[in-house]
Amino acid sequence: MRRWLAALIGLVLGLSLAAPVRAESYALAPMFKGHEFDKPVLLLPAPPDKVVAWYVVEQEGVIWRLAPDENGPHQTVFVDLRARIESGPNEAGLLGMALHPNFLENGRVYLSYTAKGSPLVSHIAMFVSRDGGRTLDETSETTVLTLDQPYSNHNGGHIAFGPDRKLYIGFGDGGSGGDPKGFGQNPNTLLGKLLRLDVDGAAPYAIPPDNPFAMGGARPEIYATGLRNPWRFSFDRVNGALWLADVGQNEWEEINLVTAGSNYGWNIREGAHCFDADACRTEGLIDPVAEYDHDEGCSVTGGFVYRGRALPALWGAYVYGDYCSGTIWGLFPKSDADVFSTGANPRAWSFEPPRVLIERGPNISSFGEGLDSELYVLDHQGGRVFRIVGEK
Ligand SMILES: [Ca+2]
Repeated sequence: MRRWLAALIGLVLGLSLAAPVRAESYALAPMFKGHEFDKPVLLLPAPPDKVVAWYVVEQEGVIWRLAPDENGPHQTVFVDLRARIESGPNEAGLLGMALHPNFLENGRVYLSYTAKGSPLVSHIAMFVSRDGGRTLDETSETTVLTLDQPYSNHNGGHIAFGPDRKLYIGFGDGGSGGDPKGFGQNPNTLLGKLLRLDVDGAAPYAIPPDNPFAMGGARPEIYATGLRNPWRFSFDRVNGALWLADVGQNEWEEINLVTAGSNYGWNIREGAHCFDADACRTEGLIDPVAEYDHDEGCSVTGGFVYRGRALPALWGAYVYGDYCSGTIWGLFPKSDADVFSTGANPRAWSFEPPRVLIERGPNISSFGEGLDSELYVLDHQGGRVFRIVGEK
């Protein structure tokens, strides 16, 4: 894209094109000025094309498209699925969206939502955009997978394509409190798990032959087990590492580096601590790489490893936050070698104690990652979108 056009788009989108800042303190700069959303839960950039565009997902089931024109970001309805989405319970609704890696050619969009009715049923579904991503054909829905939810909370619901072009899906333990039916450790349910599907290999999906349980031992869709309520996971754009935040019960919020076939402990452990003291063990269970207790927040929201250019001091840090306190942390690796290595064992990596980047922010429902790898924050209650910027 020509530089003047990029600058114009930056101006109308309210982006800062300032020189990189080696900041030690950070702030939130409003994005899409004048545009507020109703309980936004996800921000996704459209793939690189003729125009810069973003999608903002609202929990009740509307997805907006924002694209620049001469008057600023132009907001239009991408799709309105409120009629088929149940968003009554706090943790239900339209919870995830992912664009197929070949979206510009095939227009495929994957959505994750709880369907209208009770008890809740989670749906992973494919839709098609037939106009280059301006709108989504709501009649094009094809179900990929459904999962009955025994309780109304802990629906997880995040979906994302990995660098391996497989679709990853995070499901919570089914809800209630304490995982009363032990779903997190039950290999025969998709509740409390991270899944990995090949949506190109067959309809509606194929099991990737290199899935850890493709040959048995658990449901073959499962990639990782022992999760309570994974709320956002992401892939590092440099080394492909898979970072996942798992919401805790009453005490510990956790950040995990996920590897194939691993068990992240719930409901035997909460964070790096015993949850069920009688059954507690550590053998075969992976503790989080970072945790915080409920003096510092109430519910973790996973973010991204920062790989942008505007904030060089933040490069390589995993950025995450808390829904209640609005605190945003950065988890910095001890060794640069770790963050560059591809295919190495992330479990061997070590990190400095988490640093507070922003003491008190909004009710963070999600982080967003731009095409340029800059990071954004969604304010669930206030309906705003912010960009993380440097303060000096
Ligand atoms: Ca855990």
